[in-house]
Amino acid sequence: MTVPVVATELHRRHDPPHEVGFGTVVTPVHERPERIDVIQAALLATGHDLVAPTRHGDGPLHAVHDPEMVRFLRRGYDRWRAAGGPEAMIPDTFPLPRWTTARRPDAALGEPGWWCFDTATPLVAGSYAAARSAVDVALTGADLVAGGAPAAYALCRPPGHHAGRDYFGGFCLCNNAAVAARYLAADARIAIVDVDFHHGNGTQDLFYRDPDVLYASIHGDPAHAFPYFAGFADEVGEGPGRGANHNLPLPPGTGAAAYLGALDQALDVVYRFAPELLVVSLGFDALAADPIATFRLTPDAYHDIGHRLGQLALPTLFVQEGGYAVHLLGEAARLTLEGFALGG
Ligand code: OKP
Ligand code: ZN
Repeated sequence: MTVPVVATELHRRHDPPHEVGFGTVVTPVHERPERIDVIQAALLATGHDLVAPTRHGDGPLHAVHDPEMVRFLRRGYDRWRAAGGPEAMIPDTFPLPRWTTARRPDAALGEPGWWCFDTATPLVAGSYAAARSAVDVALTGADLVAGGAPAAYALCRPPGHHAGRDYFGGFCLCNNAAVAARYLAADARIAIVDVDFHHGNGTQDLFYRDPDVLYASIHGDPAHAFPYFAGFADEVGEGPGRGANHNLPLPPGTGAAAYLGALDQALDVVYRFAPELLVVSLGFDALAADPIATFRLTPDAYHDIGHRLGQLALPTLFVQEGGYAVHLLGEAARLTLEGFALGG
């Protein structure tokens, strides 16, 4: 099976000089352009086809994200610089939800903490161009699967699953998979399976009350892992969405057998939901070699993951999320599609 791989060079414009992790300057950043380069090279070398994204306008983006946040992503950096902010825009002060009179600041140096929830997601001059292109990459992939392709691979960067309606963070600016899922949900019942090591708190949040989009995630237990504040098994959806959110947190050190067992459970829930299309938030940070995660998969586990996803026999949009062991990302991506092609 040849899979269209949607990608653009515009992702390179998001290339921050450093991030702050656990209060310490980290350079180079984990979420860097080479990640996409190696995946793209491996997939094209395997015979998959490169497809350029098409522009989709702001409609599908604003259906998911607060236009005011999008405006901040577009304009906030220039205001920050004009006010004397340094090259990497990282929040200085965060308004905790317990701060009852917190209001959105006018101050350019204060505004980042209103929208961004961590210190690991610096913005630079080209960040918005990259984030906007990643959304178009995901939407172009969505068009391909809606149009009859058995699968498409959206090579999004920066990733997206930590971004919610009016917040961003965790290396994510716009929630590419959620924008694609919302767009596809106009015509089809959608399931999102998130196999990134981290819980996709933004995606969960965006569909938490929605009965028509299932979210199922296998991830590092937030009792030990980022994003810490969400991703627990008792988060099952709310109101009409109750039962359409499924979290499978796993402990540090989880290997392939336990991982694939949890994936089988998640895919059983997906199967019973009877979706018409599948969106996969595909992260490769469950690899043992990943520098920021604690599972112990080897690349061949992605063949098994792909195979299980393929057994659902649904049109499937793969959306790139994380994965930071750069030297293994190409192999993991290739094996995922190879397993998927075995089908159901
Ligand atoms: C994004 B995705 C390390 C802390 C990292 C942010 C992790 C974002 C992961 N100093 N915190 O889900 O792969
Ligand atoms: Zn991740």
